Amino acid sequence: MSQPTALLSVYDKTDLLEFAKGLQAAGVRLLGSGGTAKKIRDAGIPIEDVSDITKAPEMLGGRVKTLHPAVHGGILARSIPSDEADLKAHSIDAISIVVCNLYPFTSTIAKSSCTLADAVEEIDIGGVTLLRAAAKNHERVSVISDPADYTQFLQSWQSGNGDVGQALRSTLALKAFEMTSRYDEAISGYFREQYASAELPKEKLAGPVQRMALRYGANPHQKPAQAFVTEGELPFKTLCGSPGYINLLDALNSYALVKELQEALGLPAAASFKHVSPAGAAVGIELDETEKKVYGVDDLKEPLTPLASAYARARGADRMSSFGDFIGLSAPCDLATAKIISREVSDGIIAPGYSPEALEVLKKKKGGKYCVLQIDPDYTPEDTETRQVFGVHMQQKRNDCKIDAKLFENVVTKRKEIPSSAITDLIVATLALKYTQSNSVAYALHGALIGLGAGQQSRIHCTRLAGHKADLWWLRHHPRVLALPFKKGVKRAEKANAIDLFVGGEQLDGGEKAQWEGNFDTVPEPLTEEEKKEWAGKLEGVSCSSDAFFPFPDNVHRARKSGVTYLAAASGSVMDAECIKAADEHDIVFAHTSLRLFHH
Ligand code: 93A
Repeated sequence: MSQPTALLSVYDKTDLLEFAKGLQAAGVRLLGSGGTAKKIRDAGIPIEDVSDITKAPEMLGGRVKTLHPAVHGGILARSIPSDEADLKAHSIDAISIVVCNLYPFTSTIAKSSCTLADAVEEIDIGGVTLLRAAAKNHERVSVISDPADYTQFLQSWQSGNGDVGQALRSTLALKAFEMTSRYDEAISGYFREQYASAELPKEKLAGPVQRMALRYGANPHQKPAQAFVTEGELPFKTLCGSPGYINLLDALNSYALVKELQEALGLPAAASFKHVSPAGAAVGIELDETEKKVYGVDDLKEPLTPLASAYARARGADRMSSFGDFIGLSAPCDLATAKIISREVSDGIIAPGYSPEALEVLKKKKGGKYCVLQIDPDYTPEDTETRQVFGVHMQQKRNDCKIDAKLFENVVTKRKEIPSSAITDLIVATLALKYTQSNSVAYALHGALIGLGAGQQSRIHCTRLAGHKADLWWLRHHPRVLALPFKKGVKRAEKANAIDLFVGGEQLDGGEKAQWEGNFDTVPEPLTEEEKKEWAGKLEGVSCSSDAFFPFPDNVHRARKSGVTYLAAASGSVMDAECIKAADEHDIVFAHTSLRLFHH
């Protein structure tokens, strides 16, 4: 057998001499690129220069050192007769060990003084080629890309008499592939920032906008932050303001929800998001006069379009939670919808388009800083989602399940009939859960969410929270609430707050009490327990959906207290039979789905 050859070309020369000495002692012939060979030779260890076998000097100031058929032929040749014949014909020796680590691109670009030219010069070409070639041919070649692996490799080489075994070669190849992949990611990330960022002036933009720098991440101290795609361009444009990290989480989740709502129900849809869960979501079903009052749009001069009705419902379901919302619309924003938005405290909006008049209205919000995003309605996200938690990458198939009437066909209770209006409500509630932080339970009526319990660890807590919100929503329809004698000039948000305290029945003292009373011409008497009870009894026909099965029948009993007649949840609980019994007891129609909808 001929003498094995190792090619060494390393930027980081940690432990290099000990390793070279060990290889040489084990009978390995050493070849090295310029600086690597010099260091080894200077230590008295025999080594040849790569240029001795390529018969070509390093050139272009070091840009071409090892890029040569004599090197890559020697690495890539398989142990098959035709490859061996090729090597022989060209007088090339096979290389069986490649030791290489790369120019420090990441630490170079991290320096504040780094220029584009500095970064370009630090892109290793020959080293990546050595690593990829050796890793590709790992059936025969060992590739060592990390000084931490020198000792183990030498031991294996010695104990295996020059054969480290396929398992080690495979592990080393994977490590080299991961290294070149991370290296390439760092390079493309740097150039994305240089050539494809939304914040660059147009004349400097080299291609589609792939990246957007964000002011900060989830919190102000989490800097830097960015949003990007690695292919094509970002699916949205910023027409006004600049979105933050949480804005984008809300925007992308809310648009996904309204797009699906419109597809499922054939009506324009709107969502009002806060903290990456919907505070409201609805389709464009016309509002009656009472609803217009409850949702605070009775005084709007602009006639309500279906899209405006959808947003009025979404915004009005839980006005306290919607304060400072991010809005998602399934259809281009029209003037009526923009007029409603213009009166509310809101952080931003995403929609597939804007009428010129609507855009003009929205651009005036927040002193010109209102965040207006336009999304490409034809955009389809990738099938695989990847995220990182505590440094660990996690990947899953996107939740692309379709939610439509078929989902509610398996009715397991005595009462079977679900009218089409309730099917609409079940679809609204269930689709909202698909985009709500789990656990979650949602109540819906008239094509709108009326109560949502999000992010609770216990399901009954979700059901109670959502039910409590639905109860408050319903109390806001009480004639005494609609007739509250507000003073002239009380702002919308203050009214919402005052109504919330009134229907919630919170005991107020001192300054808070005085402030609350100051909203009214005459201070209203609180709603009595009897009044509340009597009013609650009038709420009927509500739909309720759960993002996973009900573990106990208490959920069903609680749902009934908020007027639920139609219920949907996955089956699979050991208590399924008890839950169905509870539904039968209340004459509820219960549809068992086979779909769990956790979202995080
Ligand atoms: O400029 S390069 O991309 N061109 C090459 O042909 C080449 N071959 C090896 N850089 C190249 N290398 C890199 O040089 C290696 O990845 C290693 O980081 C470095 C070792 O250079 P030296 O042996 O001169 O210290």
